[in-house]
Amino acid sequence: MATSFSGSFITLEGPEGAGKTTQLKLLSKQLDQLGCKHIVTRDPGGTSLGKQIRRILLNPENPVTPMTELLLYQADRAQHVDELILPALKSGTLVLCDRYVDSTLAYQGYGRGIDLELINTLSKMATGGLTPELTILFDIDSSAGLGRLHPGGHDRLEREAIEFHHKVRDGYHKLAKQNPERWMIVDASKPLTVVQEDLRKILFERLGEKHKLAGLMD
Ligand code: Z5A
Repeated sequence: MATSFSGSFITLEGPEGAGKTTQLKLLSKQLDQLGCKHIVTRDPGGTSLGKQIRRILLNPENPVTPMTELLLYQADRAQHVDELILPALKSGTLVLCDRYVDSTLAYQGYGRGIDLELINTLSKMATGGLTPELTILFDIDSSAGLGRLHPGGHDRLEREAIEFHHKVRDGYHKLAKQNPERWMIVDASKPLTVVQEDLRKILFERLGEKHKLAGLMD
């Protein structure tokens, strides 16, 4: 299901420490100033139930098998889509989501080695096939991204071996290449203000008219 709602569904993806959260906060402030009806949400943890699932998933004390991990991300997402994302899109809202289905393909698929077709099937079940109209990859070398975070890694995923993180980044490149009309790539290793500018430009070009974002480039 492509987004044919009055709202727009945009996702941000990338390895750890790429700067998505930071950029979404800055962007949201600017969208508020422009009076653009939007929400910023994240996967996992965009709903009250999702926050509980997020805690389970990221707690380094929890031994989680790869299949359990996959199903928990999908359970979070099913709730997220039904409770928050779909109603927002139907009401004409611009939905900016920090991670979505492509994170599962990159981390559980390319990273952990779970069959990509199985992930696609489960993702369709969880989301009803809801696909973002634009996905922005915040691309950064995995070591550089992790270097921006706590030394040694803070949560369960961050503590994975560097080889895992390299596979995740390579996976993102493959996903972007397979679907160039949906993906845009931002060089997230650049200084914060440059990345901010690049992100604004992409949004302005793709959504400027629909969401009246002329002021985004001022
Ligand atoms: N995961 C999964 O495995 N499967 C799935 O299906 C989904 C997710 C949906 C979610 O945790 C974890 O779940 C994640 C993937 C996995 N893996 N881990 N760990 P999360 O939501 O906490 O993870 P995250 O999205 O990677 O958050 P993050 O590590 O905080 O990355 P970020 O949001 O992209 O970065 P940031 O917090 O904005 O910035 C990080 C630091 O860099 C911060 O100190 C900033 O001040 C700094 N920063 C930001 N931009 C710059 C620039 N341009 N230059 C220098 N420094 C910068």
